[in-house]
Amino acid sequence: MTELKTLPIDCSHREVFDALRSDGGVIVENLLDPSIVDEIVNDFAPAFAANTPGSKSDEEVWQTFHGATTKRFCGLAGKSRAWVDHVLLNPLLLAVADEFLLPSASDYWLNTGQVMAVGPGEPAQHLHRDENNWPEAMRPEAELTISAMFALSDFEMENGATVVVPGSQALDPTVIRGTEVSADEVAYAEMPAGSAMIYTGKVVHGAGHNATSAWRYGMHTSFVVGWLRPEEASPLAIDRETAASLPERARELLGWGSYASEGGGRTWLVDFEDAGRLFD
Ligand SMILES: O=C(O)CCC(=O)C(=O)O
Repeated sequence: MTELKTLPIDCSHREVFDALRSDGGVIVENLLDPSIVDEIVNDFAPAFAANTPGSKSDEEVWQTFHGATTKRFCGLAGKSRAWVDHVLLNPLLLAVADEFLLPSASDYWLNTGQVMAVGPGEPAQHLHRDENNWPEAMRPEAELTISAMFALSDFEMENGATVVVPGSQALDPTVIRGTEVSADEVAYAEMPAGSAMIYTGKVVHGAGHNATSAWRYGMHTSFVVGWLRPEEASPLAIDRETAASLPERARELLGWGSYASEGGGRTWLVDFEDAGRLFD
């Protein structure tokens, strides 16, 4: 077994960036204040109660991937203003995303905000790379997506802490789902509630086995370059009234803004103009 680097909350985005380059993933301890964690958990409580464990998909491949005793739900911006203010607009996360994704794009947007609560007894998830959502676009030299797994409860090896293979971000793009690794190659993102493991779209990872009788409460938030389609169709999940109440940058990240390729055209327009104009 190996370990991920852990950085303190007052680390610079450069330190996070350097750790991502060398290991593919890094823990930032106590990125969210305990009062914010409580607020988010309270905001999500109705959705957590309403969602039953297991996949919403009919396809076996997704049922296996999502896990039979894991609860997942999206649309986090419509469920928690605290998620918008402290996670979607987290200054460290956005500074890292700027540094990481802007060499590949003129902007990025939310890929997905997703609760990933691993239930008691859930076996380990298949190891995978998030970039594999977009196999057509994968290139060794370009970053497409960056993610953060926030711990809303303590993450431990025993309760399903995310398994990461440090260094695997450098593997060839053809290495995809189901990657087999030896036990000494893997690290567990063990961290106290409020911390986040930031990781690249290229690093091999997956949810660990939850051998306890309690939920491992994770909250994933990821960004993808603006010229690719995100995993989650945020503007179709969040109503316009809620969007109107959010800061402009949050709206843009959620898809209520357009994309301009450097030296190219503009996309995701509303009547030829920037989607942000809907809120003028
Ligand atoms: O829950 C986790 O720790 C990771 C899950 C994950 O990587 C995924 O479902 O894509």
